[in-house]
This record gives sequence, structure tokens and C-alpha cells, in this order.
Amino acid sequence: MRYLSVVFSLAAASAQLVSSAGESAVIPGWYLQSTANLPTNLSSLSLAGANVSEWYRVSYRGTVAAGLIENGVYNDTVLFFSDNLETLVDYSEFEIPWVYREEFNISTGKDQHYWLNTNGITSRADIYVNGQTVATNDTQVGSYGGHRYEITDYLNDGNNCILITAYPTNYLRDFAMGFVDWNPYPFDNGTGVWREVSIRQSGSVTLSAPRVTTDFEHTWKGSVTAVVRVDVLNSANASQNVILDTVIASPDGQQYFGTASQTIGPGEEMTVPMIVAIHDPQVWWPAQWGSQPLYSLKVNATVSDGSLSDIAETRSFGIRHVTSYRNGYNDTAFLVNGYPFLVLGAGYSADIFYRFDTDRARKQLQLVLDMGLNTIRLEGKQEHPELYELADEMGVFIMAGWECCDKWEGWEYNDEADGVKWTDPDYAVANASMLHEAAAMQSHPSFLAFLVGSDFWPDDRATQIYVDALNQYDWPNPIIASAAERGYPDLLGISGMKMDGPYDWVPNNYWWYDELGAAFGFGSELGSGVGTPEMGSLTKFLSERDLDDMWQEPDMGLYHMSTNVSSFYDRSIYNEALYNKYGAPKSLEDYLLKAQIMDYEATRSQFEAFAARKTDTRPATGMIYWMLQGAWPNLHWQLFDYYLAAAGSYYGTKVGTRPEHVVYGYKDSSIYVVSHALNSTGSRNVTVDLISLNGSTLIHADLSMDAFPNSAHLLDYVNATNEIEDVAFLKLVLSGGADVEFSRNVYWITAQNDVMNWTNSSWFSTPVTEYADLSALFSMPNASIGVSMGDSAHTDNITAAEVILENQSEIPAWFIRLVLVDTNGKEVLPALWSDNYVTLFPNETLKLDVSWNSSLSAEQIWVSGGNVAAQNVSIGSSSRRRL
Ligand SMILES: *[C@@H]1O[C@H](CO)[C@@H](O)[C@H](O)[C@H]1NC(C)=O
Ligand SMILES: *[C@@H]1O[C@H](CO)[C@@H](O)[C@H](O)[C@H]1NC(C)=O
Ligand SMILES: *[C@@H]1O[C@H](CO)[C@@H](O)[C@H](O)[C@H]1NC(C)=O
Ligand SMILES: *[C@@H]1O[C@H](CO)[C@@H](O)[C@H](O)[C@H]1NC(C)=O
Ligand SMILES: *[C@@H]1O[C@H](CO)[C@@H](O)[C@H](O)[C@H]1NC(C)=O
Ligand SMILES: *[C@@H]1O[C@H](CO)[C@@H](O)[C@H](O)[C@H]1NC(C)=O
Ligand SMILES: *[C@@H]1O[C@H](CO)[C@@H](O)[C@H](O)[C@H]1NC(C)=O
Ligand SMILES: *[C@@H]1O[C@H](CO)[C@@H](O)[C@H](O)[C@H]1NC(C)=O
Ligand SMILES: *[C@@H]1O[C@H](CO)[C@@H](O)[C@H](O)[C@H]1NC(C)=O
Ligand SMILES: *[C@H]1O[C@@H](CO)[C@H](O)[C@@H](O)[C@@H]1NC(C)=O
Repeated sequence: MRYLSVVFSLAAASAQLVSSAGESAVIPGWYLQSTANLPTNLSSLSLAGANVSEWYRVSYRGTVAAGLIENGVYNDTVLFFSDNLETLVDYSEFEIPWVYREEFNISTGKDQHYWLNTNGITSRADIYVNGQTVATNDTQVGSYGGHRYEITDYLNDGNNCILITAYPTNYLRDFAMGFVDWNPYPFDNGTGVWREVSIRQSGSVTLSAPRVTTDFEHTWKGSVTAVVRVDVLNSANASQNVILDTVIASPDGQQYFGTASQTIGPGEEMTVPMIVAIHDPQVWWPAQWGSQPLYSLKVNATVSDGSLSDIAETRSFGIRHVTSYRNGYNDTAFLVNGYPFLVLGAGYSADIFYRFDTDRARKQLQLVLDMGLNTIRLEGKQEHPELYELADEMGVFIMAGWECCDKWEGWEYNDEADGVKWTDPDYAVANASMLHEAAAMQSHPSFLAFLVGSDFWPDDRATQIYVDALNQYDWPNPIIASAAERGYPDLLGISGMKMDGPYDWVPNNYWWYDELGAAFGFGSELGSGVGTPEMGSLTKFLSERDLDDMWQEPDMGLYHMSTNVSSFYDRSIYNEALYNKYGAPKSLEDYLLKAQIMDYEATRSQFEAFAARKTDTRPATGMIYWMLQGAWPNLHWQLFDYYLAAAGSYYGTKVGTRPEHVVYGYKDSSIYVVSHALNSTGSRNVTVDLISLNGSTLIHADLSMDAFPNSAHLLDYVNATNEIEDVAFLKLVLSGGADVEFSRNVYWITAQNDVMNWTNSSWFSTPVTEYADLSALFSMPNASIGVSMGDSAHTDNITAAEVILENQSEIPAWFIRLVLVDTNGKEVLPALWSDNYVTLFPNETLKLDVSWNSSLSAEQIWVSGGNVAAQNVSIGSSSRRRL
């Protein structure tokens, strides 16, 4: 254990944590210990001066497991390898409470009040300050149960101590953050002070965080009216007049002021509004539609003697308007600033140990935007306000909500999951959780909606609590009953979101039908389950044996798939398709190539079908791919892997979501043109080329049309696909003028599609009775390709390079993948490629861009593919210019 940390503690204890009204400070770190090593009287341990030299020193927020990893007791790289998470840990150590303790210094001021703010402790906690009980485990409950406790009477002038006992977590019994069947559970089930605890000083008047609404809808006449609201508590023994002062600053520093004067009774808390007019408002848009101007909001309170009593937390907000409605088919659709908004998103997972790193989160959101997604769904993974701030700044929407399948959905009528049914005290936890999260989310322009249920809808009592809590904090966005349509509470009506699968592999043409999860309405969680990592990632977490199992045992349960009680513990549905469509793998390399082909096609066809059918008779209104990424190194259900490496599922998505795009409809050989942009104008050309495997032309057509914004249209059909002999390559190119290529999209298609048996569908897949045979692709001779470097450029932070691929053959060069590596052959991550996993037509040249963080030294690009010999090209640095 750590002795150095004692020095740290003494140093930290000497500074004042807070020293003036309006100041707030986070408890900067904790000593952590298991109750197995502590006396039973924990209250006395919360007196300053106890010896904690044998305790672990941990960060200001983190679960018990995260704290032990931080201290080197466990190593996550080791835990993630093979099945070590199961075999190297004694889980029983986490079935008893753990204690967080910290000393801090405050010189208590006259007429000053001190508040302890929690933001949720998993699963529940007792809180002591200086030997006194502040809260017990029937009040401080749940991962999201944030509370404000007054501790003025418990504080010493000088050294103080806070001690928190965190009780063990069972996802079925407690309001925690579970992983359902996504992955194995962390050994502590997320127990601990996972979010920060802070102490705030105020005068006799204390303010809540401010919230703001505006009357902006779609158009405005010169200004919008903002209403700023704050809850004001008067802790004095007498009623007093409070002056509230607010200032809103625009991104360019223009200030707008508001004020209010209010008499508040002794002990009374009141919500006080202030009206502020904002001239020439700058509107916030999702990244695909514009910029993200953010306004800052400050509020303070002064009392009659002129003294400043409190300063509210500073917030930023955006001026924008999100609404939803149910269309004639009862499908939920969204409008953003008045425009129809097709939600193209994916389900976000927290880290398995609930660690949050802002830099990592930023990279993940960069990947989200690079893929062309506009939304992430947080299913009971509310993380921290830093995530919301990043989403605000980057223009990514967040669809938040409570999670399924455990305590959160312990309803009498939920016969699908084992969450312990709710009793009276649970409704109080629901209320505290919703109030706390509503306050944290309110001002952020990135919120699209809150789903108060997931697989199941909340009962009427809980629904009323959730809706009242959201309204109490001026929630400006849609509230939706659930992510499914099993039933609904009267207060909210039906959700208009379907949860009809799939979660496992289905063929490309699946999405073009009118059944189950196909592309119509709003699919709240669906996909082909794909997301196979490439070799560079697999060897980081799989043993030789695991790697062999992966391709040699197609029906075997694998520890890095979903949990062993899940329908997704093995890859049998996926592998059956892979074997039948592309042929039995001959090696791990062959398996991975085939897997990437399957993954690329799966995500591309899903995103394309939702895009192409967004203005159909029964329109596709949105979809959340299941999922974005994994809590730990996963083998499936992801668009990029735990190491931020992007493979087939990523680049299939990236093609499928292009802002102006041309799409092949697998079901009927249709050609759709799609625009997700608000400003598409001018004329467009579409070229259609169908060639055989030996390169001979089957069809060439030049089509033209006028561009249209934010819509999708059927343009034409690819004729004679039924005459394809074995497999043919289809290239669709959408351009607008000689130099503007909006989309280039290559498919490999057969005369005979996969045939499904819809009536035999399960909740997670639809079986295929006849597979399309693409195995001829693997009899193609190798194409010869040239790879060379074009221009490169750099800023201090980003280096970019151009790679030129040239097919020197008369046959197609199929499914070429490029990997950026450093001098040791390690993948440079993340690397953003303009396109990847590309197919070149005979004698075609294609330029690709790649960019990466300049602090990483990239050395080579590895090129391999379907029918191309592997080769490497050096990046070189001589010709680099500044971007
Ligand atoms: C964890 O283990 C890996 C693999 O053995 C090692 O490279 C790494 O340095 C370890 N991490 C820490 C923090 O000790
Ligand atoms: C709450 O704390 C008491 C001890 O004070 C303990 O016996 C009880 O099990 C705790 N409740 C839960 C649900 O953990
Ligand atoms: C974690 O929660 C699960 C139920 O979801 C439970 O079976 C398991 O025992 C818990 N683990 C610990 C260490 O308490
Ligand atoms: C269309 O709008 C996008 C998003 O604001 C912008 O990046 C793009 O330059 C615009 N295109 C044209 C042709 O104005
Ligand atoms: C929409 O839902 C409502 C409420 O369940 C139902 O009465 C109505 O028939 C539904 N409409 C359609 C088109 O399904
Ligand atoms: C398909 O055939 C129709 C009718 O002959 C023709 O108008 C159309 O342009 C053809 N489409 C393509 C892509 O060749
Ligand atoms: C479309 O193609 C025609 C014929 O090649 C060409 O004259 C025209 O400039 C193209 N238009 C656009 C917008 O690319
Ligand atoms: C399709 O599924 C149904 C229902 O399970 C079954 O009766 C039928 O035989 C299946 N059809 C084929 C062609 O496999
Ligand atoms: C580049 O990185 C530095 C340090 O990480 C940061 O301060 C700066 O803002 C970055 N610049 C840009 C343009 O992102
Ligand atoms: C509130 O405090 C007064 C007195 O310190 C300042 O003059 C104001 O500028 C301040 N207002 C805000 C919104 O911070």
C-alpha cells in the first residue's frame, strides 16, 4: 500500500477548501479502504486525525475498482486479456461496503452556510462529517441520487473530515448503472463515489444552478427572449429581500443583463425568473447543419446589506429548438430548428470501470462526427457534465434516458427482466435522480430527448414523478415514454419508437422491407450486431487460443462477446452467414477479411436504407445503431473498438451517412439519391457502372437531376441485375460539376439476394433460408495496385497526408484496407481516413486523405485487401506544408 500519499494529505489539508460566499470546491481526492480492514464504528473514523497511511489514495471521483486500478492493485490491460477478468479477481471482496475518507480545511465564517453536494453514489451511502451523520443509506441512494446537505453545524473552524461508506451494488436491487447483457460486469458493480462530491459556501441566501429557456423556434425578429430561472433558498431566521443579477454573454462577448428583486420568507425556497432579451441571436446547430455558438450564463444574489450571498454555477447554453411529434403511423419524428431531422445515431457505453477521460470522450465524439452520425444514445449512462459540454461544443445530439432490464424497470408488468419490483421508497429515489439529472442537463443544447423508460415504460406514478421533475427544471426537449412499444403511460402516450431487433446478423436487403426493424419509423436500438476488430486490436486482448477459437469454432461462446447468459455470447448466426456467403475461412487472416466485408456491408446497408427511405410513404425517422462502442474490448456491437481503431463497421457507416449520397437498394435494385444537408442546390450527375469480375462492362449509364435539400428520392433502377453471372461490381458516383464528387460508392452484388423467412424471426434476428453466394470473389486473380504518397500537411496538432491508390489492372481491385502504423508497426490511433476498405474499378485512381494527432509518429501505411497483395508505403516527411 501507499505511504507517499500521507505527505500529499498533509499538504492538501493546509489550504482552505472554500473561503468566500459563492465558492464551491470539489473534494480533491480520497483515501479508500475496504470495511474488511476497518473497525465497525465508522463514525469515529470520520474525526480528523485518523491514521490512513494504509489506505489507497484515489482521485476525486471513481468507483472502488477504478481506485484499485489507479493504485496498481489491478491492471486493466491484464484484466482485459482473455478471461482474466473472471479468473484473477476475488469478487467476494466487493460484497461488503468500502469507505472513502478525506480531511479538508475551512475557516468557518460568521453568518456563512456550508453545503455538501453529492451527485450520486453507487449504490447507496452513509455520509459523516466530523463524527456526525449527514445522511444515511436510505437517503443517499442511487448512482444519480444527487443531494444538497447543509453541514454548517457540523464543521470545525480549521481541520475537518468527511467519510462516505459506499454500500455494495446489485444491479437488480439497486438504482445503479448496469450493463445488462452488454459485457461482463465490473467486479465491484460500479460501487463507490463515481461522481464528485463538493462543498459550497454561501451567505444566508443560496442559489441552485440556473436554467434557461428561450422562445426561439424557427425564425425570429431581431431578438429572442430568454427566461433565466434559479431556485433561491433563504436560510435566515427572518424574511429578506434578495436581489438577483444575471448576465448572459454571447460567443463574441456581447452582454445582456437581467435582474429581479424578491422577498423570501425564513427557511423558504422559491423559484425566481428573470427576463433577458438577446439581440441578433446566434443559433446552435448540429454539426452537419451549422456552427455551435454557446452563450454563457451567470447569476448571483445580493442581500439587503449589499453583501454578495451566492454565485450560481456558471452554465452555457445554445439557442435552438427541438421538438418531436408522432406522424400518421405513430412513429416519432424530430424537428431541429424547424427542419425535419433524421436521427442517425449509436448507443454509447460508459467504460466498464466508469472511468471518464475528457480527452478520450472528445476523440470518441470526433469519430462519431467523422462517421457522419448526429446523435449518441445514453441508456442510463449519464456520465458527467463534461460529456454534455463536449457534445454542445462539437454539435452532437444526446438522446438520454433510463436503462432497461434491472431495478430501473422493476415494474409489475415487466415479465422479461428480473429487476426487483419497486416499493414506496423507490419512488423517492426516482424523484431525486430525475431532479438531479434534469438540473445537470437542462441548459445543454445537445440534448435531443429524454426517454423515461427503455424496454418498458414506467408506471403512472413514476411517469408523473419523472415528468414533474423534468418540468420543474424547465426541460425544453421531448420526453418520451420508452424506447419500445410494449405499452405506455397515459401521461405521455405511445413512444413511437420500435425495439423489434435485430441485434444479430441480418442480410443487406433486410432493411429495405416493411417488417420489424427494417428502415421505417424510429428504431431505438438495432443493427446487425457487427463490429469485429482487426488484428492490431485483437492481439491486445485475445490469447492465441482465443484467436483460434474465433475462427475455428464458429458456434463457441466467447468471453469478449456478450455475457454467457446472453443470446449474443457466440457468433453462430454471423458465422453461418459468413461461411455460406463468403466461404469457410482458411486462416485467421482470411476470417478477419471476410468479417470486415460482412461488417462493412451490414452497417452501410442499414444506414443507407434509413437515409433513402426518410421521405417514403411511411418514412424512416431515425435509428440508433446498437452500439457505438464497448465498455471494454469487445468483439461485436460496435462502430469502433475499445482502442479507438476503426474497421469495416466504421467505414460502412461513414459511407452510408454521407450528406449527399447515392444508394443502391438491395431489395429491388433501386438507385436512391439522398441529401441530409439543408443547402443542397444546383444540378447533379449520377453515373452507374456495373462490371463483371473480369472487368467487362455490363451497364454504363449517365443520369442527371437537380439537387434537393434534406430529402431522398428514387432516381432509377439498375437494370438486368438478374443477369449477373456470379458476382458483379456496381459503382455509383454522385457529382455536381467537374470537380465536386459528393459520393462514390461501390457494391458487390449477386443476381440472387439472400432470402429471409420473416415469419421465423426471433426478437434478435431474422433467419436466412437461402444465402447469396459471393464466394466467386475469392477466385479473382490479384489486381496490381500502385500506392504512393501525395501532399502532406500539418498544424501543431494535426498531420494530414494524401495516399494515392492506382489500380493498374483490367480487373477490379477489391476491398483495399489501409492501416497507419508507427515505427514499431503499432497502429496510430485514432487515424481518420476520408474513406477506407475501398474498391477500385479497372485502371481507376483514387486519392484518400488520412489525418492523425501530430504528437503520434506515423511511419508507414500497410495496404492489404480482397484481391491485392499486401504492401507497405512509407509516409515520408520532406514535402510537408503547413495546413
Ligand atoms: C499493465 O500491464 C501491462 C501489460 O503487462 C503493462 O504494459 C503496463 O505497464 C501495466 N500498467 C501499469 C499501470 O502498471
Ligand atoms: C444500510 O445501512 C445499514 C447499516 O447502517 C445496513 O445494515 C443495511 O444493509 C444498509 N442497506 C443497504 C440496502 O445496503
Ligand atoms: C453484481 O450484481 C449482480 C446482479 O446484477 C449480482 O448477481 C452480483 O452478485 C453483484 N456482484 C457483487 C460483487 O455484488
Ligand atoms: C452547407 O452547409 C454546411 C453546414 O453548415 C457547410 O459546411 C457547407 O459549406 C454548405 N455548403 C454550401 C454549398 O453552402
Ligand atoms: C396510434 O396509437 C394510438 C394509441 O395507441 C392508436 O389508437 C392508433 O390506432 C394508432 N394509430 C396507428 C396508425 O397505428
Ligand atoms: C433502366 O432501364 C430504363 C428503361 O429502359 C432506363 O430508362 C434507365 O435509364 C435504365 N437505368 C440504368 C441505370 O441504366
Ligand atoms: C453532367 O454531365 C454532363 C455530361 O457529361 C456535363 O455536361 C455536365 O456538366 C455535368 N453536370 C454536372 C453538374 O456535373
Ligand atoms: C419459415 O418459418 C415458418 C415458421 O417457423 C416455418 O413454418 C417455415 O417452414 C419456414 N419456411 C422456410 C422456407 O424455411
Ligand atoms: C493544439 O494543442 C494545444 C496543446 O494540446 C492546444 O492548446 C491548442 O488549443 C490546440 N490547437 C488547436 C487548433 O486545436
Ligand atoms: C454580481 O455581483 C455584483 C457585486 O459583486 C457584481 O457587480 C455583478 O457583476 C455580479 N453579477 C453577476 C451576474 O455575476
